[in-house]
Amino acid sequence: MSANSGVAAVLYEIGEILTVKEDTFRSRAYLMAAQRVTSLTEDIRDIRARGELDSIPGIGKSIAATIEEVLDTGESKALMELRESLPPGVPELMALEGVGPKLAMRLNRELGVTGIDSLEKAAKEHRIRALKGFGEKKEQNLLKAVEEYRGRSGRFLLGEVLPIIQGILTHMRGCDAIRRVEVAGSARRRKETVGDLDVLASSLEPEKVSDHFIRMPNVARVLAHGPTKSTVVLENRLQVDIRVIPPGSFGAALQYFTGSKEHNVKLRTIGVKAGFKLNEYGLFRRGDDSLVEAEDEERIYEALGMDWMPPELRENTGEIEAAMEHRLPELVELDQIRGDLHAHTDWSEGTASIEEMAEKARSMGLEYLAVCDHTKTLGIARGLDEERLLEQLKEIRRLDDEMSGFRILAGTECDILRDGKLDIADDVLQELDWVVASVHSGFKQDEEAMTRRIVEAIHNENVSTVGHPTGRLIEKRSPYTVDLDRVLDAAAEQRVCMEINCFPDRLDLSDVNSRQAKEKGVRVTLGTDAHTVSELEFLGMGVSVARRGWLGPGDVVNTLTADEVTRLRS
Ligand code: DGT
Ligand code: CA
Ligand code: CA
Ligand code: ZN
Repeated sequence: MSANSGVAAVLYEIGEILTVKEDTFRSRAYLMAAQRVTSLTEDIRDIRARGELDSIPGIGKSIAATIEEVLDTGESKALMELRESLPPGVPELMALEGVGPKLAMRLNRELGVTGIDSLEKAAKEHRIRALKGFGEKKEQNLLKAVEEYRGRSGRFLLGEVLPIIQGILTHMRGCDAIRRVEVAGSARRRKETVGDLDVLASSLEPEKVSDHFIRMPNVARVLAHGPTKSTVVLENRLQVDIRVIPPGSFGAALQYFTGSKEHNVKLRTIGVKAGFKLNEYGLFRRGDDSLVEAEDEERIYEALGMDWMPPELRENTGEIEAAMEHRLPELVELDQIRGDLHAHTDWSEGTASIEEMAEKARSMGLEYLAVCDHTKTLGIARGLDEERLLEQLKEIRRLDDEMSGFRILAGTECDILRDGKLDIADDVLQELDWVVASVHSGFKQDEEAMTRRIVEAIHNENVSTVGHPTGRLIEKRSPYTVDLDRVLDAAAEQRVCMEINCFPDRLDLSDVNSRQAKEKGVRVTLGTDAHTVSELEFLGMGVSVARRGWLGPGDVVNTLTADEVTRLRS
């Protein structure tokens, strides 16, 4: 892993605090430097090793010195002093959603707010709405931010940890004492959020492996360091455990530490009934404690009388019964996915052109990409009106003709208005290959109104799929209240699909909802909702959601060819 994000975080915080101190010039320099460091493609330690820190544009001598200090000591004295120089409680307030340094300082100066508890009290006593420029609404938003802050679970998005896992695996493979290394736990099960990472390594020289592990870049603190078990906390506060196991029992440890806990408990109960003992060291016969299997995970399941199952299924929601009866579902796989059915371009709020997005999709081995830009109701996203949409359609047809062996589908992500009507005229929608219809406003409608709204949209014969159907943002915003059963019934009847939006903080439908959709006979569509070229890589996360929802290739529209997809609409 590179050290860049940790360095950038320090520079950013310094910049933020300098803003409060009205040291505009230095503040800007630090904020710019933070941005520079974030967008570096090379590890900043390599640049430093060449002595080239101050040749990075925007990084002068003094910021370079701060960076060196952070790289050497893990902290910055200047930042600690700056933090201490703020009035008490102000840094804490800045951790709230929507509260920047300026607002935090005002709350402190004008109301004597000294932290989150005291902010809550002020809001409940309606003292905040009395401030100049404030009102009831802002006061309530602050209360909501407090609630959300308290509800934060400290869990990490799968999308945040996947690149970290890659870094850990690469680092660990650089240790010559290592035989196998794998990340188990919820990350191996591809759960949407992850509490901590559970690394398993096999080796005959565990000390070497543990020493190598705690020397990983981006380690902020070492909590425990032993030959077979160590724990570190990374700079982003993610905790990582490692267990070093003799090669002969790697499979048993992998099974045990992959979990879930509920899956393991059930498995052990079944094992006991069959005369076995199962733990992280292996599967043993109860009578004489003789070893049945420890090396190979698949053979452990087989010895227990069941088929091996993909980690995504291991939540004790029927997979053990299915495995015993040899009726596990065939799960969809990433390489069966032929296209992405929801991406944005610079025609609305995306950053890349249609060609750039298409080229990237093609380079990922995909056969098609549906360009689905926002429509006119989303003013902030520079949404397209009918005229622009038709212009874009022409441009897509032209570009598509130029590309051989790849299809650009002309689509839209249009808005479902409060009454369930779409914000683009039907005769224009009819011209398109693919129509995603999404709710982007009026999230607070009551359940009946929201359900009718989406059901009404499903009855529009031009709609292919409903985008991010529940509107949730993981750890940030709850789903809107909607009767998903009724929505799915309507979708099944109208043969409209439901999207699994692959964006890391959406994953919407969720795994559980995807499984409901399948049970109702509704097919899902995977859409990355990419706004940049690299976000097209989110597709794999959507596949993980589908797999956790027990979906097979036949349940996922993206396994169809482009011709088959466009024919769905005729
Ligand atoms: P997380 O970290 O909260 O996202 O979830 P996990 O599933 O990674 O849980 P974690 O890190 O506490 O433990 C890793 C695995 O170790 C877990 O999935 C199953 C196994 N495990 C942990 N505690 C127990 C337990 O009390 N009994 C059994 N059978 N297995 C356990
Ligand atoms: Ca874990
Ligand atoms: Ca753990
Ligand atoms: Zn959307």
